[in-house]
Amino acid sequence: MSKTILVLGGDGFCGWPTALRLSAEGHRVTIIDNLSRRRIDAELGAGSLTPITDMPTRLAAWQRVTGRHIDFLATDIAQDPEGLHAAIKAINPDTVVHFAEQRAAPYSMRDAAHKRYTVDNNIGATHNVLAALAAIKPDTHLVHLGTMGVYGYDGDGLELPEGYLDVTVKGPDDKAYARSILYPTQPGSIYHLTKSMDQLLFQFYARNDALPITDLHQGIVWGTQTADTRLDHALINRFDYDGDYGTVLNRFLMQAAVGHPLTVHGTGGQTRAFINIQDTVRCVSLAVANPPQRGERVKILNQVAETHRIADLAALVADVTGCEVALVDNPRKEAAENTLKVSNRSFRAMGLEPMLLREALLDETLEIVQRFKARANINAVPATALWTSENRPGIVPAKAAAA
Ligand code: NAD
Ligand code: USQ
Repeated sequence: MSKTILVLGGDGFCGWPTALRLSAEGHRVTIIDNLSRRRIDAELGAGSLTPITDMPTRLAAWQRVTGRHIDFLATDIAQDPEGLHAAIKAINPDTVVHFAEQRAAPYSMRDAAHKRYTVDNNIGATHNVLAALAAIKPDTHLVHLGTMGVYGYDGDGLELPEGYLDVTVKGPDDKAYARSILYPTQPGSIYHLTKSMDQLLFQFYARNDALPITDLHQGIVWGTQTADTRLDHALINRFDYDGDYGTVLNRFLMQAAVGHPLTVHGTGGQTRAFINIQDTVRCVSLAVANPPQRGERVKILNQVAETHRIADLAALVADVTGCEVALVDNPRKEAAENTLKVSNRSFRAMGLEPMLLREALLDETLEIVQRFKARANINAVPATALWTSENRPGIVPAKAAAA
């Protein structure tokens, strides 16, 4: 069934190929984006490695190649709630897909100003969307891109469920009471904290206004292109490699291409969940097609394909490319080692057979980074955002000062 879909953050790495897929599937798509990522590219001196075109050029290319039209509104959904309200009223969407948040953990940890921006932007954006939908069209299905990182990385060997934890508590009458609670969050950065806070906003609006909401707890996305972004050079997707926005596997592949030793933080014993961008797009399409009923609790789905240790990923990339691996001081505050088991039963039940990482799949991204490596700013490769004052040179750690 063809739907009217609003894609918030549709100029970004995940949002752009998703908007194209939804349009290719026959939905009527409007993108809203304030183009803040392009401004942050300028701030960091590290744009996309791939030469992404501006929004009018992208959309004209899509129309030329496919005959399909996508509308675009340049609105800041955190700062301009009236603009968002008017857009939702005019477009009357069946579905809103919400990618529009500041999504880099290192960027969110740079300093107080970047922490404030991330909280203000992400919480403001999410709450403005919810408040507008509740006021105008509460039967709209909201699909939000959340993160695996809200669960934390305790590594105690238990499989992470999809959003909720079934617990039994002993009442004052000594009877056992069963409850299903939101999985306790353990965010590791201010960015991940905003995704934890988003969950409470969703829980409230699902209960109070019966908004149908799907929250996708996505792992680290890697890769670049999808079948749709490959159709024309002007449709190419963005590729981040810098120390703030570059995600680990894409960074390693780019580092290998430019002859930079792979920057493994600490021992590389961190285990994380991964998904290829082509499956991100498939998952969002499946989520759009399978909304919860009004009045149901928030539907939380883990959007992951597999888990890997960072050191193993570095070894794989080094094996394929012959590059060096460097163990660098970890700028983050995170467990040096953890295990991770994640359920992705819901998407599998909907028919997803995720692509698993293997050498052949790296080839596509290696080809992209080889083709565009001359565009890289090598100075932007090291991760410089430090998580705590203890990591900062010249600052005496609290423990040492007290000794
Ligand atoms: P991105 O930075 O490439 O895209 C985000 C887009 O949202 C940008 O185009 C930006 O301009 C826009 N935006 C931000 N704030 C806005 C605002 N106030 N108003 C309007 N537009 C705004 O990020 P991405 O990698 O495409 O991630 C999209 C979503 O998916 C994020 O919410 C992120 O948390 C989530 N996610 C991403 C990954 C990943 O590995 N990339 C993994 C898990 C979850
Ligand atoms: N890492 C390295 N070397 C690097 C970069 C990262 O060892 O050069 C390590 C990090 O220390 C961390 C792991 O790799 O242990 C993952 O880092 P990342 O930057 O790839 O991922 P992260 O900061 O967690 O954030 C990314 C996206 C974010 C999304 C999240 C999904 O930027 O939007 O929410 O992945 S998840 O990690 O599952 O929470």
